[in-house]
Amino acid sequence: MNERDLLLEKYSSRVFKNRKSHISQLEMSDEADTITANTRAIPGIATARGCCYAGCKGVVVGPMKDAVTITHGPIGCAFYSWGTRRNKARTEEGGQNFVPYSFCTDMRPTDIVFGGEKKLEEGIDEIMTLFNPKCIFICSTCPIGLIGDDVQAVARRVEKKYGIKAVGFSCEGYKGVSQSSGHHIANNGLMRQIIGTGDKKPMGKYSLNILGEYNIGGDGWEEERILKKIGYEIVSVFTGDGSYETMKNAHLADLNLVMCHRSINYVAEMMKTKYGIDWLKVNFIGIGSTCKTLRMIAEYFKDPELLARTEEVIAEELEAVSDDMEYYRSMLKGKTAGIFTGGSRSHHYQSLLRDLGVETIIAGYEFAHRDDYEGRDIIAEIKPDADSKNIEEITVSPDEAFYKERYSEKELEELKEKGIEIDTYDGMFPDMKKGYMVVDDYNMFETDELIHSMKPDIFFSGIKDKYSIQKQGVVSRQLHSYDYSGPYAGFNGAVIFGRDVTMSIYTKAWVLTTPPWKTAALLGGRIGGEMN
Ligand code: CFM
Ligand code: HCA
Repeated sequence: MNERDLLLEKYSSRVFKNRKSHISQLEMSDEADTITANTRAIPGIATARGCCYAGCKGVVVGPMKDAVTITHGPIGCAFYSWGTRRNKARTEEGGQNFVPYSFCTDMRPTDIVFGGEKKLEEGIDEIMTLFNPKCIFICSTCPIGLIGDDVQAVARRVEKKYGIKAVGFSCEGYKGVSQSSGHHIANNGLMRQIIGTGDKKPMGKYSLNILGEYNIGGDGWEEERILKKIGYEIVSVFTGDGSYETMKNAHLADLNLVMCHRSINYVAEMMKTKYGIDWLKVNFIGIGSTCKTLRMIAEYFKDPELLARTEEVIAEELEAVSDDMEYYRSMLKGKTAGIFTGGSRSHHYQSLLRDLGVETIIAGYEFAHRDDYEGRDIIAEIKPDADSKNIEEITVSPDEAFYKERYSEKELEELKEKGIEIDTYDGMFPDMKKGYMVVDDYNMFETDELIHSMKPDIFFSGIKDKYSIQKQGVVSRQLHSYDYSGPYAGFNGAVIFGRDVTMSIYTKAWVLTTPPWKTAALLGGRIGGEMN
C-alpha cells in the first residue's frame, strides 16, 4: 500500500470521500495528477487554516506602514493579529510607521445591539487627532457583517471630513473558506482605491514593483538590496515595508514581479489589463532560483548592458556565499523534508532546500487554489462554488491615460519561449517527483501519519503544529515566522537558512524524547465519527 492509501485508510468512509481528492501522491496512477483545493474544511477536523480577516488585515493591508489599519470588531481579533506575522517595516525619515500599533473599536455587547458605526467614527476622530495619518484602512471582523455596519460608507464620510484616503474592507472572518478570500478582498480594495492615484514617475531606466513580498524577517530588504545593486528602481512593494504613498504610483512601473502568487495574483492580473504591465513569477528563495529570477528580469528588458551587469552581480554574490553554502550542503546532503505552510512557501522553499541537497518529499498548502499546485492553465477548469462566488470579482478595462502595451503578443510569446515566465505560473507539482506527497488543507492527524510513514528528517511548518511535530521526535522549523530568524531570501538569506537548518537537524533533543503516546495508546477509533 502506498503512503497515501495508508493515510486515508484511517478515515471513516465519509471523511475518506472528502479527503482523498485533497491528497495526491504524484505520478502513482495512469491519470494526470490533480487536486481539490479552496473548498470548505470538514467540520470537526481542526485544520491549520485562518480566516478572511487574517488574509485581508493580517496579510495584505496590515503591513502598509503609513496607513492606520483599524480592526472594527472585538478586541481579541486586534490583539491576536498584532505583530505576530513579523512583517518588518522601517520608519523613513520624517515618515510615519504604524506597523507596531494595534487599532481597534473594541466592540462590546451594547455596540453589537445598537450598531458600531458611531464608535468607529469616533475612533477614527481620535486617530486623526493623535496620529494624523494620510490613509486609513477599516477591516471588519465577524460580528460587523452580522449587524450590518457599513464600513464603506464610514470610509467615504471620513474621506470627506478629513480629506484623506480611507478604505473599508468587508473582510469578516467567516467569508470564504480561509485566509484566501481576505487576500482577494484586499486586492480589490487596493486596486479600486489606491493603485493609479499618484503621479510620481520613476526616475530610473528600469523600474519594478515587487508584489506578494511581505518582508517577513527582512526578506524584502535582501531582495531590494540585490535589485538595487543591479540598478533597478523599486517603485512599490506589496506590501512588506510598503506604503500608501508608493503604492499610489505603482501603475507607473515597467514590470511587476510576483513573489507570492496566491495572495496577490488578482492585482497582477488587473494591472496587466488596466495598465499593460506584465508580471513575472519570481522566486528569491534559494540561490538557484534567485539567479534564475535575476536573469529572467534582465532578459525581459532585452538590454545587453543590463544582462552583463546582472551576471556581474550574480558572480559577486555567489563568490561571497559559496563557501558557506558548500559547508551547509555537506552537512545536509541526502536529508529529506516536509513543508506545510499557507499558500506559497511550500513551493518556494523547495528550491532553497534543493540548493542544500535536501529533497522535499511532503508538501502542502493551507489555502492555496488549484493553480498554485497545477499551474494557471487549470484556472479555466475550476468551477466556482457558493463560497467562491461570495467573493467579488472585479473587472477592469484599459486605462485611457495610463495603459501602455510593453510588448506585442508575438514578442511576449518569443520571450516565453526563451523561458521567461511572463504572466504565468506553473505551480508546485512540476517541481516535485514521483511518489512525493502533496496535501491540500492539511491537518494535524495527516501530519502525524506522514511523519510515521515517510520519515522526513525535518518538518517545516507554523506555530500551530511545530510542537506536536517535535513531540513526534522530528525537528520542526517555522517557515512563517522563521522562528524569529531570517532573512531567508536572496543570497545572504540562503546562508542564514542553511545555518538554521543545520543547527536544527544536528540538535538531537527531539529524537531523545519519549512522549506518553509512544508507550501507550491514548485514543482509539476512527477519525470522522462513524465506527465502520
Ligand atoms: Fe503568500 Fe505569505 Fe504564504 Fe500568504 Fe500566510 Fe505568510 Fe504563509 Mo503565513 S502571503 S501565501 S497568507 S507567502 S502569512 S507571508 S507565511 S501562511 S505561505
Ligand atoms: C495567518 C498568519 C500566519 C500564521 C503563522 C503560523 C503567519 O495565517 O493568519 O501559523 O505559524 O505567517 O503569521 O500564517
